[in-house]
Formats: sequence, C-alpha cells, structure tokens
Amino acid sequence: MAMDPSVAARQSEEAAEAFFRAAPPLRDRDRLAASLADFLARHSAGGGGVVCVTSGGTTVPLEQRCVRYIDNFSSGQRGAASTEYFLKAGYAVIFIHRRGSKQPYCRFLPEDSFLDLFELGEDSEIQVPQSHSSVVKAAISNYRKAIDECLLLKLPFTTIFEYLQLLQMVATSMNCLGHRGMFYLAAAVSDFYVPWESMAKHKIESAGGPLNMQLNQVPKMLFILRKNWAPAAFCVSFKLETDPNILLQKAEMALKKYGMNVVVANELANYKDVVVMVTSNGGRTTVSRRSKAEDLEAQLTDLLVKMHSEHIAQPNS
Ligand code: 9Z3
Repeated sequence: MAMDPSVAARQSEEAAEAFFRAAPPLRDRDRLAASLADFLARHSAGGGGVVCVTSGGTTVPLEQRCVRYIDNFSSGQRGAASTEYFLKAGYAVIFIHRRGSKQPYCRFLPEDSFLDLFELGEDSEIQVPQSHSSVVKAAISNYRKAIDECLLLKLPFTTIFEYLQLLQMVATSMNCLGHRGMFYLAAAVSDFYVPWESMAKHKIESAGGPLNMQLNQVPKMLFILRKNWAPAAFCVSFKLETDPNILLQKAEMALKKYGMNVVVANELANYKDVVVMVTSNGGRTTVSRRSKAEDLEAQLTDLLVKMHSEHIAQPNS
C-alpha cells in the first residue's frame, strides 16, 4: 500500500533534521553566512534574478580523519559554463562548487595554468606569452567584473556534509527573493553516506581482511528545498543515468516527487552533447549542441532564463 503523502513528507523532514544534527559543523560558517547575507542584501531590492548554481561532485568520507572517501562523477564544467551564461544574462550567481573543480572563466585556460601560462622574461620578470594573452585577458576582465560588481559569490565544499549545509544556508536565505530566485542543481550529489557518528575516527585498518560497510541513504533534500527552504523559487535539478532506457522515466519521477519546475535529464555517454528538459507542464524539450565550438549550456540557460521570467510574471504558477 502506498504511504500517505503527509506521513512520507514528515519522514523526509525528520531524516533531514537528523542528518543536519549529526553532521560535523561547517567550518567558517559565520564568515560564509555574513558574505551570503551581504551578497543577498545587494540583490534583495530591484527586479533582477539570482541563481544558485551547484557544481562538482560531493565526497563521502569513510573516516572522520579522512584518508579514504567515495567520490561522485563531475568535473564542474557544466556548472562553471552555466554560471558564465547566467552572468551574461544579467543574473547574480551564487556558485556552490567542489574545491578544485572547474571555475567560471577558467575553462579555456591550460590544465596546468600557472606553469603553462607564464614565462620568465630576460630580466626574470613574469610575463604571459602572446599566444595566451587574449584568453588570459578575457578571463581576468570577466571574472573581475563579476566580483567587483558583486554579481558572483563563490562558496566551496568537498563533502556531502558541507554541500548540504551550504545548500540549506543559501536556500533559506534566498527565500526572501520569492519567485526571483532560481536553483540550478548541477552538482553530482551522493545518494549514500556514512553517518558521522558511526564513522571510524582513525584510518580503517587493512589487517582485518575485507571491509564490510553499510551506507545510509542521504535524505532527499530537493523535497525539503521545495517545500520548506525556498518554496517560491524556480527549481531546476539534473538527473544523470547510464541506462538510456530509464532516464526519462526517472527524470519524470524526480519532477513529480520533489516538485521541481524542470528536470534536465542527461546520459553519461553523451551529456555534453544532448540533454532533455522535462517540465512540470508535461513538456519534453531536447537541447543538443550544434557544433563542438558551442557550449550546450548556452542554449540550456537561455531556455531556462525565459521560463524563469514567466515564473516571475505569473507568481501563482
Ligand atoms: C548532472 O547530471 C550534470 O549534468 C553532470 C555534469 C554531473 C553530468 P560535469 O560537471 O558533469 O560537466 O563534468 N548533475 C546531476 C547529477 C546528480 O547527482 N543527480 C541526482 C540524481 O541523478 C539528483 S540531485 O539522482
């Protein structure tokens, strides 16, 4: 028999509360909260949109003094590129990102950028070779403009504990923006984790033979975000699958179960080239990259910005 929805909702809320109670407290919480409050105060008046972009994969530590961890697939490319397009469209962006993942405006810099981008001149001064100068100038000027005009706030995470605490902090603070807020949840979030209180304190011994470990399910925070943290915001989540036969069905399930406005469905094999936007009015829109020179995120964010404007114009939608 299906569970009563109000009982299921209460259970999700309790699971979320238990998760936050037991999680190790966010380092630097007060400083991060102050910079978030300052950022949002600048955007609370006026009619502009504010989007929270999440990007990169969360880790699941196996030990409190962590040597080993489980990771999630995500380079941060999608979140970093999308941040650039949202800024271009006039949004203020809160970029919750995995430490060390791809960053806005740095996507076209060489991998080992510090060593590859600079050279020593005749008098040992540091200079940028001509071949890289236009990429470097564009990156610096776009980045500086976004920071100086207070349009980009970067908040880093590594673990699932940090990620969910940051998301909760940002979402509850963005609630004051009502329909002007958007969530674009591209981070690859762990489904399973080891609760902090049952986690080994020190490095797990290998002398004892095979390791048996039970992982708990991470509470479904999308549901809580929509229901309690920022109910009026425009919410876009991503669904990643490796089996194309279940992808759209899973995306539709997420749309209904968590009350998302849009679920972007993508398949690991071709996620850079094609995604399907599944929307709450029953629509399915395929977005494909027209050439390798183009970012799929340009089209995707363009469509979402239009849908978000309609959401703002029709507050009861
Ligand atoms: C995605 O599906 C993203 O599009 C990618 C982007 C992680 C594939 P990259 O960062 O990759 O450009 O290298 N993100 C969401 C993945 C996810 O964990 N979704 C959950 C799920 O599928 C729902 S929150 O269950």
